[in-house]
This record gives sequence, C-alpha cells and structure tokens, in this order.
Amino acid sequence: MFFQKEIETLTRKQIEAVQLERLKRIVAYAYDNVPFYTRRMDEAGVKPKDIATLKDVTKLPFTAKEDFRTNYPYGLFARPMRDIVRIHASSGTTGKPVVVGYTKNDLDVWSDIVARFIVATGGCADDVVQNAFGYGLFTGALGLHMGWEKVGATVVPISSGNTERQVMLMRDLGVTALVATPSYGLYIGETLAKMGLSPADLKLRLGFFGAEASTKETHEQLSKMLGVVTNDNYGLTEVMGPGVAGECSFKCGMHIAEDHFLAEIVDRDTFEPLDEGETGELVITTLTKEGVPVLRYRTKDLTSITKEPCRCGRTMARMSKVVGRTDDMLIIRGVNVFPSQIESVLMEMEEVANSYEIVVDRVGYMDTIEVLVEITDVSLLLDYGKLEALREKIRARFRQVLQIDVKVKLVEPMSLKRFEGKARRVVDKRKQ
Ligand code: DLL
Repeated sequence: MFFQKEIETLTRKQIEAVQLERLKRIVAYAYDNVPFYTRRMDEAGVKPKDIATLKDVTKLPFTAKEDFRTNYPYGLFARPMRDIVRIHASSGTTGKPVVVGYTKNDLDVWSDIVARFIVATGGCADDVVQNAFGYGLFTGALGLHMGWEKVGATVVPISSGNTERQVMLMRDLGVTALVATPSYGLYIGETLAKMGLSPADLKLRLGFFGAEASTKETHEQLSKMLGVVTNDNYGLTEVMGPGVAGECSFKCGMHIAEDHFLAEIVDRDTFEPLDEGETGELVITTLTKEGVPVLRYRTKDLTSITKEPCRCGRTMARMSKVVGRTDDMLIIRGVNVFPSQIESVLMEMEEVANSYEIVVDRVGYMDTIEVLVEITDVSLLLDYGKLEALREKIRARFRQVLQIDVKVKLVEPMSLKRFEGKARRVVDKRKQ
C-alpha cells in the first residue's frame, strides 16, 4: 500500500521541518551554482540567508518557461556535464525545447516518487506493464519505466502507436497495467472494441493516465472501456517529469511529493499567494534536484491544494485535478471557457464518442465557438429529427455549464483525429 511509508505518513510538522531544511539548502545551492539565480536574486535584493521560514519562499523571484528558453540548452544546469547522466526535453511545438539534466541521485529520487503513486493505486511486482507513452526525450515514458522497475514489475516498453498491435500484445503477454495519456487510453479502448474484444478478454486491472488534463468523467469512461482502476498523475519536464503528484486509490486529489517539491498556489493575475483550497496557478520549487534546481517555477496549471490527511493514510498534501492551463483558457465573448468543461459535458453522454474538436474563430468582432462531436450510432444519420434532438440536447447542456451559446456539429463515427500522445483538440483560428 505504501512505497515509502516512513516519508509518506510524516506529520505536517515533520514535513514542514524537512521542507524548510531542504529549501534553505537548495536556495543556497542554486544561488552558488547557477549564475541565472545569482543574478535574479541579486536583482530582487534577496540572499539565501533571508530564507528563515517556508513562507520566505515568496521573497524569491518566479522562474518561467521563457527562462529555460533564454538559457538554452545548459544555462540552468548546476552541475558539470560529467555529473549529468540523462537529458530530457519538453515536447514544445514552437521555438527551442526546454532541456533538463539529471544526476544519478536525481534519477533515484525520480523513480522513487513515481513508484509511490504506482503502489498507492495498487501496482506491485506481479504486474506486467505496457508502457504506451512515447519513448524519447519526453519524460513520461522513461519516468514511468523507472518507477515500475523500482516496484519490481515487468515492463513492456512498447512506446506509443500501432494501436491494434498494442491490443494484441496486451492480450498475448497477459498485461495487467497500462500506461498512456488519457487520450491514447480512450483510443486503445475503442480499438479493443473494434477488434471485437472486451476487457474480459484481457488481464488488465490498472490504468495510469497522466501527462494531460483529464476529467473525472474521462477516467470513468477509461475505467469502463478498459476494465481498469485508473490513476491520474501529474508532473512537468521543468521540475522533474511524472511523479510530482499522483493519486492514491481514494482518487480524491493527487498527493504531492512534498519532501522533494514545495508547492504554492498563487493568484493567476496578481501572483499573490492564495490559501489552502483556493484555485490558482501552481508554483513549484524543487527541494532536492541536483542537475537543474528550480526556484518558484510558474507551471501555468490551475489547481488547488488541500493539506488534510487522506483516508489512505498519506499525509502529503493533495492537489486537485488540473482545471486547465492559464494559456489554454479560451476567452469567448468575454467568458472564460476551459476545454475540460466541454470534455466533461461530452463524457457524460452515451450518444457521443470520446473524440471532439473545439474550433474558435472570430467573425467581425464576434468570437464564435463550435464543437465537433462524433455520434456513436451511424443509424442516427438517417433520422434528421433524432439528430437535431441530440444536437439541441448537447447545446442546452453547454449553455447550462458554460453560460454561452456553443455551436454543435455532429459528425460521423471515427471521423475525427485520434491521438497517440497528448491530444490537441482546440483549433483557435483567431491566433492563426
Ligand atoms: O507531461 C510529464 C508527465 C508525463 C506527467 C507523464 C505525467 C505523466 P511535459 O510534457 O513537460 O511533462 O508537460 C507538462 O502537462 O504543465 C500540465 O499542463 C500537463 N500535465 C501533466 N500531467 C497532467 C495531469 C509531462 N495529470 C504539462 N493533469 C503540465 C493535467 C497534466 N495536466
């Protein structure tokens, strides 16, 4: 049930004591070894000795993705290359990627924290794990790979793609746990059905779906299609990769590895600290990272944190599911819309498939939003009345949830794009 019980069940006081000692150390380490931090802190008039309490972290300047880009590739590294044993990079679509490096110790910590959420959801040495994250510079595949190996399971490093083969091997190898993005999980689920198989034909029991936002409804859908207990887990390249936080079997938030990361929530506009329970932007300081220590990284992910102990016995704070990224939020005629809100409406409807596409445009001065939704039953295409009724039902539900009018276009089954990694479901023509 626990991977590192002695750490995962520390009292709040003990966690904070560990964090403070490590925060002091990492701030001094970053200041002494990374000229970028020396300069930033000098400019802000703050010295490592000014960190006397955990709250003093707010004296430090923020770090942003842009800082990784301007210091590309190795400018934020705190160690010489001879100490770095692995490089990863973000899957950025434009410009230079974010490049990070790990020492041997960083890899050890990383695999520990991934192993924590694996075990918290019931993963064990008996599992045969199909790792369908894309292997390469992406932190997801190797992060989960190392975590599962630490647990002692058998890893099948299949990578993403070739979905029918994924299903075949899952069945032939007696795979019990699947690792994928939620979007790819849904695609694998659809493929399973298309091949005339059901979860009863597989030994699958656990599904680890991280690396992108997914709603509770999506997890329910994944659970049904694949016959698994699901796990949501969170992380990002800049601060480590997967393992920053992960669910336990109670699925009431993702436990943050607080002995390695100090998490803050700040107001997304003013960047002022927010209280426990309030939703804002997650800011992370790495407490033990040697290769690339990161002070107050602005993740752009919106979430809230609770420090209430969990029913599972873990005392590590929990972050709620990510509502969205500040840069993913669509402003439609002045109203804020998160793609996750659209997703949860669609996931609760039986008549539509899991694939959708959001098209945002501007006609004159007016923003428009259209959602393309796949129907599941082709026969509906022959019945205009029924089709219209379904369209109206979806529209009404969107109006209720989003408070704006959304155009709905129903499209044929399997006509929209499927994703083998992170999905891209929003086309914002206003930006093109
Ligand atoms: O996606 C790391 C990861 C890999 C996490 C595998 C979990 C599993 P990046 O490619 O740098 O790293 O993308 C990081 O993805 O800032 C979030 O916006 C989003 N993200 C990651 N996990 C979740 C999640 C990896 N569970 C960015 N829920 C982050 C919501 C997530 N968003």
